[in-house]
Amino acid sequence: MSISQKLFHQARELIPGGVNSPVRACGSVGMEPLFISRADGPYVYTPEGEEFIDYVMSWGPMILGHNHPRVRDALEKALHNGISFGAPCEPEVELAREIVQALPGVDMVRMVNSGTEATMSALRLARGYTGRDKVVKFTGCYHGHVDAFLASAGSGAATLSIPGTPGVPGEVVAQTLLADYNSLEQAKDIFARQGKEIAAVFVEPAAGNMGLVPPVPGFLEGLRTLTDEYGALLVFDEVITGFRLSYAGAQGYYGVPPDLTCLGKIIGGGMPVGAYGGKKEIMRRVAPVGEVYQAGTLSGNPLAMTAGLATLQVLQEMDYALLEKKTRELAESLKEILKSKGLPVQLNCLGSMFTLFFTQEPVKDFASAKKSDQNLFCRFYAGLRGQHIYPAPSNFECAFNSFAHQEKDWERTLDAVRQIRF
Ligand code: KE4
Repeated sequence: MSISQKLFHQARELIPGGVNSPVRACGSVGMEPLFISRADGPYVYTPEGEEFIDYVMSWGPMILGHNHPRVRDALEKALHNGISFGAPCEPEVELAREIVQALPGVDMVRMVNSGTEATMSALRLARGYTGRDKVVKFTGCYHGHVDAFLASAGSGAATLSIPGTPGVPGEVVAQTLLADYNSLEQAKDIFARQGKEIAAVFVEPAAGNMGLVPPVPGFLEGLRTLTDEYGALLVFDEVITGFRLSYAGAQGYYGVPPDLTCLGKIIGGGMPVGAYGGKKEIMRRVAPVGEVYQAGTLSGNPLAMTAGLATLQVLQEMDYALLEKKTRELAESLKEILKSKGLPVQLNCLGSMFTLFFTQEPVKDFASAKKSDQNLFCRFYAGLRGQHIYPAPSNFECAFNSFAHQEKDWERTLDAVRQIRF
């Protein structure tokens, strides 16, 4: 029995499912999780010291690679000054300044401790600012485990929502209106019928939670026009895409400025950080200067701010276009290898993210993503992991490349896929 197996056996007695976040349990691929003891550059290591090439990268934060020396050194230095003050500190001002300077739609920002806290707070702010209660989201988009966003398509009109999980009251998701991702027509139909009651549209500007599904041309621009027309706010959930798609996020990459932006992952450099920000006239409605209440004991934690700040400072020196080029080369080669095995393969690739779907038809929304053959994905996952490649254990997540991966890592990955017997 491996150390991971022993630890997982113990963990399942102490922690629900043995994990502190469900996807890590590897349930959807029918395997047990590896416990990770150490990570460096593009690699993670098991307690026995086995090395794996990592394409989970902590679900997105580690775009620089693990244990980047400048981030580590900044953290080590800050650690000697203390861990938490519960008071304003200089790193949080510096990180706020970097975010405001980087993102076109952000003039002011509030730090929180997770992406979920960011979207939850942004939703409350949008409702408080507009005085409206309804919110539009898109099926297949994940905005954290906020009650209002844990909605599934109900019966009847596509927009009726029902709770997607026990514990969420029906009346909470009754205010949540659903449309298919990339369907501007459905969004327009919702607004035509209920536009005056809608506080905001929440959207992943490039969806990363049904596997990667980029926006079709005109989708984001159409949402911008639609929300302006009805006085609703456009909220970009850039928890994944923020500082990932470009240093200016998806809003800079596509040239569509939202009213509010939700952030997480990369802005913490691997430490627990989320943030929400936007136009000053909206953000000034947040307590204590405004009346929309939101708070957090560890928000702006000096160590977390230091890690995020160091990460962004290094990212300013990095070549996003080159990483995008290298990612596309890797992903296209993976697709060709799989096609040469006679498999139906669709590739969605954007920036340093990609997802391979085992299906004949293009994947443009959640319904088409769900048509991907999950048995083939499980064999793909098991084949990769058996050869020390570490992809996300779900077809509805993204593979993340990083500035630490090198040609030898991509070649090792391609060789591993060539060896898989489906
Ligand atoms: P967190 O609360 O997990 O920090 O962020 C929630 C969130 C919000 N918005 C988007 C677009 C997100 O992708 C996420 C979280 N992403 C998942 C994986 N896609 C985190 C991994 C997990 O749940 O364990």
